[in-house]
Amino acid sequence: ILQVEVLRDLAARVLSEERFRHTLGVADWAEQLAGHHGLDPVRARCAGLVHDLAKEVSLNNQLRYARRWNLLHYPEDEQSPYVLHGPVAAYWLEHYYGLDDAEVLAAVENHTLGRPGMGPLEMLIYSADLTERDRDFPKVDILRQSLYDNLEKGTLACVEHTLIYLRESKRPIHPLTQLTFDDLQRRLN
Ligand code: DGI
Ligand code: FE
Ligand code: FE
Ligand code: FE
Repeated sequence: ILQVEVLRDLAARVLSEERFRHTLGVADWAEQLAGHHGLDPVRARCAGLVHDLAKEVSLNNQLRYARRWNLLHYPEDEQSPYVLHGPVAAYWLEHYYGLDDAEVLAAVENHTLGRPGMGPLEMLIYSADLTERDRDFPKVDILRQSLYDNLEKGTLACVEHTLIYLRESKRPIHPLTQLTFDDLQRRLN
């Protein structure tokens, strides 16, 4: 069973004040979008609350955990280890905190890169993470409206925004980010 209060306390205990604030922003926005789109608001809130649980672990230790638990699937995972905190958090939650909701675990695991074939809750957390109330960049209001209108189209717009941002800042694009974009585009046509 999912207990919102337990997961909230866990996040408050593990995270810095600033990261916890972001976490509440994602939880509130994901819950609101879930209600609007006929998805389970409790699952959405729970996933939002714990999505960044491993974010403040040092990158070296994230890599160590990822090696130990076989969470490395691409060479890029080791080149950009900050993409590992989702899979590491999902592993923790499943194996150390007894969280057994597969949809919530998948949403946590894939919140940074997405994956081809994402389910509604995975799309919701990926997108709410980028567009929660504390995020501030030129296109954020357009993305919020787009997510409200249509979750799949809105998520596609969020992934596209990430791709453009990475290209502009000359950072390597992870294969999963490109695969996620291609998959959503195919599904929408
Ligand atoms: O943990 P958060 O900061 O709340 O957000 P997040 O888990 O979505 O992580 C965001 C970071 O991940 C951001 O700096 C962009 C980066 N990222 C997302 N997709 C890719 C990526 N970085 C690289 N190098 N390649 C990607 O495809
Ligand atoms: Fe994150
Ligand atoms: Fe994200
Ligand atoms: Fe986040």
